Amino acid sequence: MGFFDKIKAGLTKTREALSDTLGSVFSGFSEIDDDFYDELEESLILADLGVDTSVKAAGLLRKAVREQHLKTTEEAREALKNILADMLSVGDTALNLSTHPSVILVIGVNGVGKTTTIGKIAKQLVGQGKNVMLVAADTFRAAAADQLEIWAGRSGASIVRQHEGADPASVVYDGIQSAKAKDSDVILIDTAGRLHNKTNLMNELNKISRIVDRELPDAAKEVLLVLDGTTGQNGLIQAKQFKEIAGVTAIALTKLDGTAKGGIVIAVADALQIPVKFVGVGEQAEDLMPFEAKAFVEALI
Ligand SMILES: Nc1nc2c(ncn2[C@@H]2O[C@H](COP(=O)(O)OP(=O)(O)OP(=O)(O)O)[C@@H](O)[C@H]2O)c(=O)[nH]1
Ligand SMILES: [Mg+2]
Repeated sequence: MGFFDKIKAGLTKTREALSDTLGSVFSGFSEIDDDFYDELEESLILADLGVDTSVKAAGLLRKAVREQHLKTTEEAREALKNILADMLSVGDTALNLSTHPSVILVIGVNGVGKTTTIGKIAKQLVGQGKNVMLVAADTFRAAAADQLEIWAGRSGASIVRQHEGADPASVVYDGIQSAKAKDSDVILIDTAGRLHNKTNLMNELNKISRIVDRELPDAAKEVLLVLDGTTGQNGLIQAKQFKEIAGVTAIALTKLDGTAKGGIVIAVADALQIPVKFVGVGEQAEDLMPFEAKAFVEALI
C-alpha cells in the first residue's frame, strides 16, 4: 500500500464521519449562502477541528469564494482542501537530522504511544541505513525499558538502559557516551509520561534537555511531542502545556486509526504552529506515516 492508500485506510473513521456531515453540506446546498457556511463550520467542529480553527477555516473559505468568484459548492470543496492544507503547513515536516549524531527527545503523557512511535521511527531510520541508538530514560516503570528493548530488537537499533528507578538524566548521559563511541547517527530518547506529579515530570524533562545540550551542544535536536489522536481537544490542552515548558519542535499524532476525530491534526497544527511530522495509524512498525499535508486533506475530504 502506498502512502495515500494507507493514510486513507487509517483515516476511515474520520472520513466516514466527515462524509456524513461535510458531504451533506456540499451536496445539500445548491448555492453558497450563510446557511452553507454555518453548516460547514458545524461539521468541521464535529470532526474535532475545534471552534477556533473551524471558524477560521470557514472565514478563509468565504474570502476565497468572494475573491475567486467561486459559484458551485464543488468549487468551494476544492478551495476548502487548499485552505486546510495551508493551515497544516506550518513548517518543515521532515525531522531535522542534519548533524551526526542528531537527537530526538520524545515526550508526552502516559499511554499516548511514545515508546511505540520511537520503535517505528527507529525501524524507518535503520531501514535508511542509519545507525540508531535508543535511550530508555523512562525508568519509572520496569516494563518501559523492556518494551523499548523489544523495539530495539525489531528495528535493529542499539539500546542503553539502566535499572528501574535510575536517574533518567544519568541514563541519557550514558546513552550519549555510548552513541559517541558507536558513532550513532540518531539518538532517540524515551521518557516517562507519568511521575509522582506534573512538576516532577517537567523538571525531569528539563534536566534531560540540559544534559543533551551540555554533551552535544552542536547537535540537531528535535523535541517530539506525542499526542493520542483519540483524546481530541484534550490533547490540544496537553500540547499547549508541553509547548510552554519543553520547547516542542515537532508533533506525532497517534491512534488516528481508532478515532473519528482525525480533524484534531488540523486543530493542533493551527493552534500551536508546530509541524505535525508523523501520524500513527496502527500498532505495527509500518503504521507510522511521515506527514504530508496535501495527501492528508485529500484522504480526509
Ligand atoms: N491503534 C493504534 N495503537 C497505537 C498507536 N500507537 C501506539 N499504539 C498503542 O498504544 C498503546 C500505548 O503505547 P506506548 O507506546 O506504550 O505508549 P507510551 O506513551 O510509551 O506509554 P507510557 O510509557 O506508559 O507513558 C500500545 O498498546 C500501543 O500499541 C497507533 O498509531 N494506533
Ligand atoms: Mg512508554
